Amino acid sequence: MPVVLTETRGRVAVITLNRPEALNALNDELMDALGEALLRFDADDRVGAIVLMGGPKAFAAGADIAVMADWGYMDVYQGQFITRNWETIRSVRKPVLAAVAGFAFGGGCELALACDVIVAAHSARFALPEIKLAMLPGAGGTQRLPRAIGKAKAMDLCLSARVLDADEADLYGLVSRVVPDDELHGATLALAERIAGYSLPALMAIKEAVNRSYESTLAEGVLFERRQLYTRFASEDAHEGMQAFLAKRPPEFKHR
Ligand code: CO8
Repeated sequence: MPVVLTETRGRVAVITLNRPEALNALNDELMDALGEALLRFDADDRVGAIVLMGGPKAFAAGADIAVMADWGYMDVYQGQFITRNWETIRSVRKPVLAAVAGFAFGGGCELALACDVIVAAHSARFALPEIKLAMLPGAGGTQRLPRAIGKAKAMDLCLSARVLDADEADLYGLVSRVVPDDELHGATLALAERIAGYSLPALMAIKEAVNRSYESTLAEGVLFERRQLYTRFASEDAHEGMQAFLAKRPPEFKHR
């Protein structure tokens, strides 16, 4: 079986991590397939949003410890093993939604954090337990988690390997919404479909602007946002959206 499954449903692309026997532990084969699928869907005009999901027991239990155990420094430095696709995830311009059930540990938690929206099932568990291996969260965890939930909570998780359940993750702002397990698939797809129905250039501009808030001062970020706002006035879709509102009819966006 392929380690990553892909399908499209209308304008939504679904990528499913598929190494259930190892709780979707992230190895190079899986990460390469994930990177390829993300780039393919990002370039596909028929796709407006991408959903990334795991299985019912695990979204992903982290980097594959079995393959990492014997690596030396030069193996990792030269080969960029496991980490080499993380910039790919960041480079995707369309909205990416993670649907998380079960374990999102280590690199699995970092993978969810790299997505734009996290929908969590009640069974979802989030942790950065690398400290137990005398490792560290090396796929953005030490950077994205504090930005998501603040330094105090992030330090606690990184230093103690504490596990957050879905409600705590929701309370701390780590996830976007929590739903019952049997509704995770449907709720995430419905959200993705809703998002994919909007104007794609507007979605991409919003994603870029929100992500910019992590990379810049407030003044720089607000300036960037203003430039994005001005470019909206060069967009047929924005005029259509406003005209449709005034005419009390649904908009027909050209660029979806
Ligand atoms: N790597 C390799 N195999 C794994 C991993 C993993 N991360 N997690 C689970 N497995 C395997 C187990 O070895 C087991 O295999 P087998 O049946 O052959 O013995 C199978 O999956 C099922 O796992 P368990 O029997 O342990 O299932 P439990 O329900 O008892 O426990 C846990 C589930 C709590 C999730 C447990 O499996 C666990 O603690 N896993 C390790 C979690 C972890 O430490 N993750 C961090 C890994 S390090 C990391 O992510 C560093 C990131 C650095 C950057 C790299 C970017 C990706």
